Amino acid sequence: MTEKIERLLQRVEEFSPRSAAELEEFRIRILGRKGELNDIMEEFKGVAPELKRELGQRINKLKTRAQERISELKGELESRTAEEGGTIDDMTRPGDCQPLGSRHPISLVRNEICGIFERLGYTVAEGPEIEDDWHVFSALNFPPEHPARDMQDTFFIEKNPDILLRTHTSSIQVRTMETHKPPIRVVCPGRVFRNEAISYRAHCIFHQIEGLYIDENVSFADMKQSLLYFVREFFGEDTKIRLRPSYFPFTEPSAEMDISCNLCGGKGCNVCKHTGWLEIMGCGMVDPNVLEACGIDSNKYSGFAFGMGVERCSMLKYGVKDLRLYFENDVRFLHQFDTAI
Ligand code: 2NM
Repeated sequence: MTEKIERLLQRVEEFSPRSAAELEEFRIRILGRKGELNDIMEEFKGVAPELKRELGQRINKLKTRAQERISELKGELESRTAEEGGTIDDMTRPGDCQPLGSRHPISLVRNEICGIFERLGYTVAEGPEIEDDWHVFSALNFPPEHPARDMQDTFFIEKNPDILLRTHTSSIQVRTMETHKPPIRVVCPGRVFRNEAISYRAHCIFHQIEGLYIDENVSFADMKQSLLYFVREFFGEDTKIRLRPSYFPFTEPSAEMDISCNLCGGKGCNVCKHTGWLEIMGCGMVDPNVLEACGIDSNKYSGFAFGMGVERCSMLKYGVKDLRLYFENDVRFLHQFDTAI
Protein backbone atom coordinates (compact mmCIF):
# COMPACT_ATOMS: atom_id res chain seq x y z
CA MET A 1 0.00 0.00 0.00
CA THR A 2 2.88 2.35 0.80
CA GLU A 3 4.07 1.84 -2.75
CA LYS A 4 0.64 2.68 -4.16
CA ILE A 5 0.55 5.94 -2.18
CA GLU A 6 4.05 6.90 -3.27
CA ARG A 7 3.25 6.14 -6.92
CA LEU A 8 0.16 8.36 -6.82
CA LEU A 9 2.15 11.12 -5.13
CA GLN A 10 4.70 10.94 -7.93
CA ARG A 11 1.98 11.20 -10.58
CA VAL A 12 0.62 14.27 -8.80
CA GLU A 13 4.08 15.87 -8.83
CA GLU A 14 4.72 15.09 -12.47
CA PHE A 15 1.32 16.02 -13.87
CA SER A 16 1.43 18.90 -16.36
CA PRO A 17 -1.93 19.79 -17.88
CA ARG A 18 -2.29 21.62 -21.21
CA SER A 19 -5.67 23.06 -20.36
CA ALA A 20 -7.98 23.86 -17.47
CA ALA A 21 -10.29 21.06 -18.61
CA GLU A 22 -7.47 18.54 -18.42
CA LEU A 23 -6.60 19.73 -14.91
CA GLU A 24 -10.22 19.42 -13.74
CA GLU A 25 -10.42 15.90 -15.14
CA PHE A 26 -7.28 15.01 -13.20
CA ARG A 27 -8.64 16.56 -10.00
CA ILE A 28 -11.80 14.47 -10.22
CA ARG A 29 -9.85 11.29 -11.00
CA ILE A 30 -7.65 11.79 -7.92
CA LEU A 31 -9.71 13.70 -5.34
CA GLY A 32 -13.26 13.06 -6.55
CA ARG A 33 -15.85 11.02 -4.64
CA LYS A 34 -15.03 7.94 -6.68
CA GLY A 35 -11.40 8.98 -7.15
CA GLU A 36 -8.17 7.13 -6.55
CA LEU A 37 -7.60 8.69 -3.13
CA ASN A 38 -10.96 7.34 -2.03
CA ASP A 39 -9.98 3.84 -3.20
CA ILE A 40 -6.91 4.12 -1.00
CA MET A 41 -9.07 5.22 1.96
CA GLU A 42 -11.28 2.15 1.45
CA GLU A 43 -8.25 -0.08 1.43
CA PHE A 44 -6.93 1.70 4.53
CA LYS A 45 -9.97 0.55 6.52
CA GLY A 46 -8.76 -3.04 6.25
CA VAL A 47 -5.07 -2.62 7.20
CA ALA A 48 -3.63 -4.04 10.39
CA PRO A 49 -3.90 -1.65 13.37
CA GLU A 50 -0.10 -1.49 13.90
CA LEU A 51 0.32 -0.09 10.35
CA LYS A 52 -2.49 2.48 10.59
CA ARG A 53 -0.46 5.28 12.13
CA GLU A 54 2.25 5.39 9.50
CA LEU A 55 -0.08 4.76 6.55
CA GLY A 56 -2.58 7.31 7.81
CA GLN A 57 0.13 9.97 7.87
CA ARG A 58 1.22 9.09 4.37
CA ILE A 59 -2.34 9.31 3.04
CA ASN A 60 -2.87 12.70 4.70
CA LYS A 61 0.35 13.98 3.22
CA LEU A 62 -0.75 12.75 -0.23
CA LYS A 63 -4.12 14.44 0.03
CA THR A 64 -2.71 17.80 1.16
CA ARG A 65 -0.01 17.72 -1.49
CA ALA A 66 -2.52 16.80 -4.24
CA GLN A 67 -4.80 19.72 -3.28
CA GLU A 68 -1.83 22.06 -3.11
CA ARG A 69 -0.42 20.93 -6.45
CA ILE A 70 -3.78 21.23 -8.21
CA SER A 71 -4.28 24.79 -7.06
CA GLU A 72 -0.67 25.62 -8.07
CA LEU A 73 -1.34 24.24 -11.55
CA LYS A 74 -4.58 26.17 -11.78
CA GLY A 75 -2.75 29.41 -10.97
CA GLU A 76 -0.10 28.66 -13.60
CA LEU A 77 -2.70 27.99 -16.28
CA GLU A 78 -4.56 31.19 -15.48
CA SER A 79 -1.49 33.38 -15.68
CA ARG A 80 -0.54 31.69 -18.96
CA THR A 81 -3.94 32.50 -20.55
CA ALA A 82 -3.65 36.06 -19.28
CA GLU A 83 -0.25 36.42 -21.00
CA GLU A 84 -1.69 35.08 -24.23
CA GLY A 85 -4.40 37.71 -24.25
CA GLY A 86 -6.77 36.42 -21.62
CA THR A 87 -10.19 34.92 -21.98
CA ILE A 88 -12.92 36.92 -23.66
CA ASP A 89 -14.71 38.53 -20.74
CA ASP A 90 -15.95 41.67 -22.45
CA MET A 91 -17.59 40.83 -25.74
CA THR A 92 -18.15 44.51 -26.55
CA ARG A 93 -14.44 45.41 -26.38
CA PRO A 94 -13.13 46.49 -29.81
CA GLY A 95 -10.86 43.89 -31.43
CA ASP A 96 -7.11 44.28 -31.75
CA CYS A 97 -6.00 45.48 -35.17
CA GLN A 98 -3.87 43.12 -37.22
CA PRO A 99 -0.71 45.02 -38.19
CA LEU A 100 -0.74 45.58 -41.96
CA GLY A 101 2.23 44.37 -43.95
CA SER A 102 3.71 46.32 -46.81
CA ARG A 103 4.95 45.44 -50.27
CA HIS A 104 8.58 44.49 -50.62
CA PRO A 105 10.61 47.20 -52.43
CA ILE A 106 11.42 44.65 -55.14
CA SER A 107 7.70 44.06 -55.76
CA LEU A 108 7.01 47.80 -55.71
CA VAL A 109 9.60 48.50 -58.37
CA ARG A 110 8.69 45.43 -60.44
CA ASN A 111 5.03 46.50 -60.47
CA GLU A 112 5.91 50.06 -61.35
CA ILE A 113 8.19 49.06 -64.25
CA CYS A 114 5.68 46.52 -65.63
CA GLY A 115 2.95 49.15 -65.30
CA ILE A 116 4.87 51.68 -67.40
CA PHE A 117 5.33 49.13 -70.19
CA GLU A 118 1.74 47.92 -69.91
CA ARG A 119 0.63 51.48 -70.64
CA LEU A 120 2.76 51.26 -73.82
CA GLY A 121 0.83 48.17 -74.92
CA TYR A 122 3.11 45.44 -73.54
CA THR A 123 1.71 42.44 -71.70
CA VAL A 124 3.43 40.73 -68.77
CA ALA A 125 4.64 37.15 -69.28
CA GLU A 126 6.17 34.75 -66.79
CA GLY A 127 7.94 31.41 -67.12
CA PRO A 128 9.65 28.60 -65.18
CA GLU A 129 12.71 29.23 -62.98
CA ILE A 130 13.98 25.73 -63.77
CA GLU A 131 14.81 25.67 -67.46
CA ASP A 132 16.52 23.65 -70.15
CA ASP A 133 19.61 24.57 -72.12
CA TRP A 134 17.60 25.45 -75.23
CA HIS A 135 15.51 28.24 -73.68
CA VAL A 136 18.36 29.79 -71.67
CA PHE A 137 21.31 29.44 -74.07
CA SER A 138 20.97 27.67 -77.41
CA ALA A 139 17.92 29.51 -78.77
CA LEU A 140 19.55 32.78 -77.66
CA ASN A 141 22.57 32.28 -79.93
CA PHE A 142 25.05 31.39 -77.17
CA PRO A 143 27.84 29.37 -78.81
CA PRO A 144 28.46 25.89 -77.28
CA GLU A 145 31.64 27.05 -75.49
CA HIS A 146 30.29 30.36 -74.16
CA PRO A 147 31.57 31.00 -70.59
CA ALA A 148 28.04 31.70 -69.26
CA ARG A 149 27.30 27.99 -69.80
CA ASP A 150 30.07 27.17 -67.33
CA MET A 151 29.42 25.62 -63.92
CA GLN A 152 31.21 28.68 -62.56
CA ASP A 153 28.33 30.92 -63.61
CA THR A 154 25.27 28.68 -63.85
CA PHE A 155 23.56 26.45 -61.29
CA PHE A 156 22.96 23.10 -63.00
CA ILE A 157 20.33 20.73 -61.66
CA GLU A 158 20.99 17.89 -64.10
CA LYS A 159 23.56 17.21 -66.82
CA ASN A 160 22.75 15.52 -70.17
CA PRO A 161 20.27 16.82 -70.96
CA ASP A 162 21.12 20.03 -69.12
CA ILE A 163 18.49 21.26 -66.66
CA LEU A 164 19.43 24.48 -64.89
CA LEU A 165 18.24 27.55 -63.00
CA ARG A 166 17.65 30.35 -65.52
CA THR A 167 20.40 32.98 -65.54
CA HIS A 168 18.18 35.59 -67.23
CA THR A 169 14.49 35.96 -68.01
CA SER A 170 15.15 35.91 -71.78
CA SER A 171 14.02 32.28 -71.61
CA ILE A 172 10.46 33.60 -71.12
CA GLN A 173 10.85 35.66 -74.28
CA VAL A 174 12.03 32.61 -76.20
CA ARG A 175 8.92 30.77 -75.02
CA THR A 176 6.74 33.73 -76.07
CA MET A 177 8.30 33.86 -79.56
CA GLU A 178 7.87 30.10 -79.95
CA THR A 179 4.17 30.25 -79.18
CA HIS A 180 3.04 33.65 -80.49
CA LYS A 181 3.07 35.29 -83.92
CA PRO A 182 4.27 38.91 -84.23
CA PRO A 183 3.45 41.59 -83.39
CA ILE A 184 4.86 40.71 -79.95
CA ARG A 185 5.19 43.14 -77.05
CA VAL A 186 6.05 41.53 -73.71
CA VAL A 187 7.79 42.36 -70.45
CA CYS A 188 9.10 39.41 -68.48
CA PRO A 189 9.79 39.88 -64.75
CA GLY A 190 11.26 37.13 -62.62
CA ARG A 191 13.96 35.72 -60.38
CA VAL A 192 17.23 34.69 -61.95
CA PHE A 193 20.14 32.70 -60.55
CA ARG A 194 23.88 33.10 -61.03
CA ASN A 195 26.73 31.47 -59.22
CA GLU A 196 28.28 34.67 -57.84
CA ALA A 197 29.93 35.69 -54.60
CA ILE A 198 27.51 37.72 -52.47
CA SER A 199 28.44 41.36 -51.77
CA TYR A 200 26.79 44.78 -51.40
CA ARG A 201 26.30 44.83 -55.18
CA ALA A 202 25.87 41.17 -56.20
CA HIS A 203 23.73 38.25 -55.11
CA CYS A 204 23.29 34.74 -56.47
CA ILE A 205 19.52 35.28 -56.71
CA PHE A 206 18.20 38.54 -58.11
CA HIS A 207 15.33 39.93 -60.18
CA GLN A 208 15.24 41.00 -63.78
CA ILE A 209 12.77 42.55 -66.14
CA GLU A 210 13.34 42.03 -69.81
CA GLY A 211 11.29 43.44 -72.65
CA LEU A 212 10.76 42.40 -76.25
CA TYR A 213 9.08 44.18 -79.17
CA ILE A 214 8.80 42.40 -82.53
CA ASP A 215 6.94 43.60 -85.61
CA GLU A 216 7.63 44.62 -89.20
CA ASN A 217 10.07 47.53 -89.51
CA VAL A 218 10.97 47.90 -85.84
CA SER A 219 14.10 50.06 -85.65
CA PHE A 220 16.88 51.01 -83.25
CA ALA A 221 15.30 54.50 -83.13
CA ASP A 222 12.03 52.92 -81.89
CA MET A 223 13.99 51.27 -79.12
CA LYS A 224 15.71 54.50 -78.07
CA GLN A 225 12.44 56.39 -77.91
CA SER A 226 10.63 53.63 -75.97
CA LEU A 227 13.46 53.37 -73.43
CA LEU A 228 13.68 57.16 -73.07
CA TYR A 229 9.95 57.22 -72.33
CA PHE A 230 10.43 54.49 -69.74
CA VAL A 231 13.25 56.19 -67.81
CA ARG A 232 11.42 59.53 -67.80
CA GLU A 233 8.39 57.83 -66.27
CA PHE A 234 10.43 55.87 -63.75
CA PHE A 235 13.27 58.25 -62.77
CA GLY A 236 11.70 61.62 -63.57
CA GLU A 237 11.07 63.72 -66.67
CA ASP A 238 14.47 65.42 -66.72
CA THR A 239 16.31 62.11 -67.08
CA LYS A 240 18.64 61.88 -70.06
CA ILE A 241 19.98 58.74 -71.69
CA ARG A 242 23.13 57.74 -73.52
CA LEU A 243 23.89 54.50 -75.35
CA ARG A 244 27.30 52.86 -75.47
CA PRO A 245 28.10 50.03 -77.90
CA SER A 246 28.21 46.63 -76.20
CA TYR A 247 27.94 42.94 -76.96
CA PHE A 248 25.33 40.26 -76.14
CA PRO A 249 24.98 36.96 -78.02
CA PHE A 250 21.25 37.57 -78.56
CA THR A 251 21.29 41.11 -79.95
CA GLU A 252 23.09 42.83 -82.83
CA PRO A 253 23.81 45.67 -82.56
CA SER A 254 23.87 45.73 -78.75
CA ALA A 255 24.16 48.64 -76.36
CA GLU A 256 24.45 49.53 -72.69
CA MET A 257 22.14 52.35 -71.67
CA ASP A 258 23.08 54.95 -69.03
CA ILE A 259 20.83 57.54 -67.42
CA SER A 260 21.96 60.95 -66.19
CA CYS A 261 22.69 60.73 -62.45
CA ASN A 262 19.60 62.04 -60.67
CA LEU A 263 21.51 62.44 -57.38
CA CYS A 264 24.12 65.00 -58.47
CA GLY A 265 22.31 66.23 -61.60
CA GLY A 266 25.25 65.15 -63.74
CA LYS A 267 27.91 67.06 -61.76
CA GLY A 268 29.48 63.87 -60.44
CA CYS A 269 29.05 62.10 -57.07
CA ASN A 270 29.94 58.85 -55.31
CA VAL A 271 26.99 56.92 -56.72
CA CYS A 272 27.84 57.71 -60.36
CA LYS A 273 31.57 57.46 -59.56
CA HIS A 274 32.02 61.07 -60.74
CA THR A 275 30.91 60.33 -64.30
CA GLY A 276 27.44 61.92 -64.10
CA TRP A 277 25.99 58.70 -65.60
CA LEU A 278 24.48 55.51 -64.17
CA GLU A 279 24.41 52.23 -66.05
CA ILE A 280 20.87 50.96 -66.02
CA MET A 281 20.17 48.39 -68.71
CA GLY A 282 21.37 46.40 -71.71
CA CYS A 283 19.51 46.46 -75.01
CA GLY A 284 19.77 45.83 -78.72
CA MET A 285 18.15 44.59 -81.90
CA VAL A 286 17.22 40.91 -81.61
CA ASP A 287 19.75 38.84 -83.57
CA PRO A 288 18.16 37.24 -86.69
CA ASN A 289 19.54 33.87 -85.47
CA VAL A 290 17.36 34.19 -82.35
CA LEU A 291 14.24 35.04 -84.37
CA GLU A 292 14.83 32.05 -86.68
CA ALA A 293 15.53 29.68 -83.74
CA CYS A 294 12.15 30.68 -82.31
CA GLY A 295 10.30 30.20 -85.59
CA ILE A 296 10.02 33.87 -86.64
CA ASP A 297 10.87 34.93 -90.21
CA SER A 298 13.82 37.30 -89.81
CA ASN A 299 13.38 38.65 -93.34
CA LYS A 300 9.92 39.89 -92.51
CA TYR A 301 10.29 40.84 -88.85
CA SER A 302 12.72 42.70 -86.66
CA GLY A 303 12.63 43.64 -83.03
CA PHE A 304 14.38 45.12 -80.05
CA ALA A 305 14.95 43.69 -76.59
CA PHE A 306 16.24 45.04 -73.31
CA GLY A 307 16.98 43.80 -69.83
CA MET A 308 17.48 45.41 -66.43
CA GLY A 309 18.05 44.42 -62.82
CA VAL A 310 15.14 45.21 -60.50
CA GLU A 311 17.41 45.48 -57.42
CA ARG A 312 19.58 48.05 -59.19
CA CYS A 313 16.55 50.14 -60.23
CA SER A 314 15.19 49.92 -56.69
CA MET A 315 18.55 50.90 -55.12
CA LEU A 316 18.81 53.94 -57.39
CA LYS A 317 15.22 54.97 -56.81
CA TYR A 318 15.24 54.60 -53.01
CA GLY A 319 18.93 55.33 -52.33
CA VAL A 320 19.63 51.86 -50.90
CA LYS A 321 23.39 51.32 -50.60
CA ASP A 322 23.54 47.57 -49.92
CA LEU A 323 21.84 44.97 -52.12
CA ARG A 324 21.81 42.40 -49.31
CA LEU A 325 19.09 44.36 -47.47
CA TYR A 326 16.64 43.16 -50.11
CA PHE A 327 17.11 39.53 -49.10
CA GLU A 328 17.26 39.76 -45.30
CA ASN A 329 13.62 40.69 -44.65
CA ASP A 330 14.54 42.83 -41.66
CA VAL A 331 11.28 44.63 -40.83
CA ARG A 332 13.17 47.81 -39.90
CA PHE A 333 14.19 48.00 -43.57
CA LEU A 334 10.85 46.84 -44.98
CA HIS A 335 8.72 49.23 -42.89
CA GLN A 336 10.39 52.18 -44.62
CA PHE A 337 8.34 51.30 -47.70
CA ASP A 338 4.98 51.27 -45.84
CA THR A 339 3.81 54.45 -47.52
CA ALA A 340 4.84 53.48 -51.04
CA ILE A 341 2.07 51.91 -53.09
C1 2NM B 1 19.39 42.13 -72.17
C2 2NM B 1 20.05 42.97 -73.03
C3 2NM B 1 19.75 42.91 -74.39
C4 2NM B 1 17.21 40.22 -74.47
C5 2NM B 1 17.14 39.64 -75.71
C6 2NM B 1 16.08 38.78 -75.68
C7 2NM B 1 15.58 37.91 -76.75
F1 2NM B 1 14.95 36.87 -76.23
F2 2NM B 1 14.74 38.56 -77.50
F3 2NM B 1 16.58 37.50 -77.49
N1 2NM B 1 15.56 38.84 -74.47
N2 2NM B 1 16.24 39.74 -73.73
C8 2NM B 1 18.17 41.19 -73.98
C9 2NM B 1 18.81 42.03 -74.86
C10 2NM B 1 18.44 41.25 -72.63
O1 2NM B 1 19.60 42.10 -70.83
C11 2NM B 1 20.68 42.77 -70.27
